[in-house]
Amino acid sequence: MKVVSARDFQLKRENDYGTPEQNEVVKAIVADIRAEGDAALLRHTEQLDRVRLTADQLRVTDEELKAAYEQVETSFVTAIQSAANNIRAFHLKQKRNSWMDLQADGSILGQIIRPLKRVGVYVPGGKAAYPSSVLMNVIPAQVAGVPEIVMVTPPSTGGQDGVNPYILVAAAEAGVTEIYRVGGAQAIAALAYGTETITPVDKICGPGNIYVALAKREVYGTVNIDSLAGPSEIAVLADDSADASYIAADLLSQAEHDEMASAILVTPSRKLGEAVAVEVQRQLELLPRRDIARASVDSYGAVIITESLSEGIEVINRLAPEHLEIMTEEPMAIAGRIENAGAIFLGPYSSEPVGDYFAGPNHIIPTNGTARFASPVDLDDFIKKSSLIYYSKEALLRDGEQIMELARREGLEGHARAIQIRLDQER
Ligand code: HSO
Ligand code: ZN
Repeated sequence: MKVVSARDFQLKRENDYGTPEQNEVVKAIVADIRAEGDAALLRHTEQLDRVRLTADQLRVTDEELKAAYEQVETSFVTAIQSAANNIRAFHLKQKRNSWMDLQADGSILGQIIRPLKRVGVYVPGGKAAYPSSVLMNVIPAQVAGVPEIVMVTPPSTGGQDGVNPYILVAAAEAGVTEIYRVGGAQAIAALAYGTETITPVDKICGPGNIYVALAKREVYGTVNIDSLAGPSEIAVLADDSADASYIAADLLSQAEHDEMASAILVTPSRKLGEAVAVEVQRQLELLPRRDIARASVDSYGAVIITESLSEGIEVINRLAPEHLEIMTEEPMAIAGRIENAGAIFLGPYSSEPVGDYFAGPNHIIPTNGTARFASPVDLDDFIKKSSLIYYSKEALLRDGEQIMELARREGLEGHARAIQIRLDQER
């Protein structure tokens, strides 16, 4: 891991919008599904996932869901249930109520909050098939009151035997029973436009590979989508009071996600920085996913030595990391000075995996510097609002002239007359 001064640190930020060929492929798949429905969905599944299905095999059956429980450890089921309880409790605090404000003139203004009706959650296969992410997408939707939550996942995430049983158990524990074994751009198109088997949704969430991300961009507007999340990021801000081996372990916990994950230590202590760099190399060699973690650490990892803790805070605010761990003598005092970070973990015992799996806050968090303006997934991602306007006669008589003034200055006489006709009659 390279050790550099704050001045010499060059941030690598890459936005992946795909190659022109990838964009073309995705456009073609989406158009096919839109035009031909199930037939195209099955054809692309056979071609891309090498699994041959009929339309009535697309949906995962209740028997398969039950059978999944036989394939996983009971300790896993217990842990998923505990995590689900914590995630539910945390998101319940975000509940918003509809409101109405009765004005002195008898008018009523307000906002009606409603859940989205139907949400689709994409669960990738491969190295990012995470049961924990099923909970993080589904539970907020459920707490928000979304009545229909569907899941799609590639047909053989568990090898020959079909869908990964850990994914299925997590889905069942979160309360999802409508699951389709389709993945890739074809699954996103099916959720957006619907097929004979799959009813279209209002919003699509969940991470995926480049084809999934491009397909989500392609269908955006027909449906809503969540953010296009990038590889995981961790930044640690620490002083001499921190334990180098804890920091190294936490950096590696995210480096192991992806070759493009980033793990960065920011510290005014050169002694700590060098100790962490050594410790990262030592622990790295002992990790099962060392090849992924090494690639991440070599290309995107760094120890940044600052002049002071204050300069460290500035560096963090510029990075706007997805996750920030503060391991200093007084972490709380520093938290208030952090302007840009998706999730802030305080003190030596709040290791990032505590948040990734268990504490309750969502682990789908803005990456790539977007914590400057974006927030972790929460209930607001699964609701919509309608404005409510009830004007009393008294209020209209009072405000009518001003409304017409604005309408006429915009050259919209029809607007003005809609008001005028009432004033003429009621005055
Ligand atoms: N750290 C990831 C979430 C995750 N970690 C899932 C383990 N499983 C989000 O950046
Ligand atoms: Zn993680």
